[in-house]
Amino acid sequence: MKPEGFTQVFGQRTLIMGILNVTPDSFYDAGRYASPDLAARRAVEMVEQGADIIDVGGESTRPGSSPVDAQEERRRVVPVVREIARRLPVLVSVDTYKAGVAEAALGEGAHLVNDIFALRGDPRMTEVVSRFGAGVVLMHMQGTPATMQQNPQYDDVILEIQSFLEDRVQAAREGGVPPGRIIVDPGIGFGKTVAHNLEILRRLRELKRLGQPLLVGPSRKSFLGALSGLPAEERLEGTAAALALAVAQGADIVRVHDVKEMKRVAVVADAVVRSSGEA
Ligand code: HH2
Repeated sequence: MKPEGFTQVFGQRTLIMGILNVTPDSFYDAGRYASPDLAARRAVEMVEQGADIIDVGGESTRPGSSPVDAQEERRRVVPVVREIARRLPVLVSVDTYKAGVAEAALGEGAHLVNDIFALRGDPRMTEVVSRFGAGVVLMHMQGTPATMQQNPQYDDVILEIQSFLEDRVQAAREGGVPPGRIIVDPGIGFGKTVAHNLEILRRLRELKRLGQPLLVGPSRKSFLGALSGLPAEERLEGTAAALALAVAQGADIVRVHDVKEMKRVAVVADAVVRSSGEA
């Protein structure tokens, strides 16, 4: 399939990115979509529930996780991207930091690379994103998934994230990715304590200074468990609270497991935050 590139209008409403992990070990949805057909069916369901983007991931990056090799990740991800692109007109993103995986997924019709290493994980990634006219999510992370939660430290978490993302946006632009295709993400849970995650949500709006669309991914993450004492299966309401507050602070895209419920939350939050005030 010919690459279509990535174009999207931001700011009119919150876009919903539905998570589709085709992994045996993700912290919440591990092993649920064991075949490309099951995964594609979940994608259809998420689109019916209001997803604007489907984010396909083949490697868990939960705290303490180890990398999988590129061949295995491609084997997990590529048939799923192909099936979704064949069945649905939805935007597809691939959650990877490996250029070979991104290249194969973009070649099968993905539009966007969601890179938790913000183009630092593979020297070929910027060229691949640029060549396909793809969009890219540049996420902040302190450390690597294997070690990031050992002792995260910041003087000012928001200023450090802002400065990191500024540099990464610049690097992407210099590598041939135009600003209209760049999304930034503070990386909730990636080298952050509970207090850091809360401060990110409280001060998210400051990252709008970067002038790029803002993606946030609080869905069912462990800071919600630390606050409520509840396991990942019981964090729907906590996710809803974080999501509504993120929308109030200017989030453009929210990355969620529970599309049906979070679309409903986003519709109400959008009506409060984005309406003109006319009755
Ligand atoms: N969070 C996860 C994975 N990818 N990408 C972006 N841009 N932002 C995030 O916050 C983010 C992400 C972790 O969540 P999940 O995919 O549900 O878990 P796992 O890594 O265990 O597969």
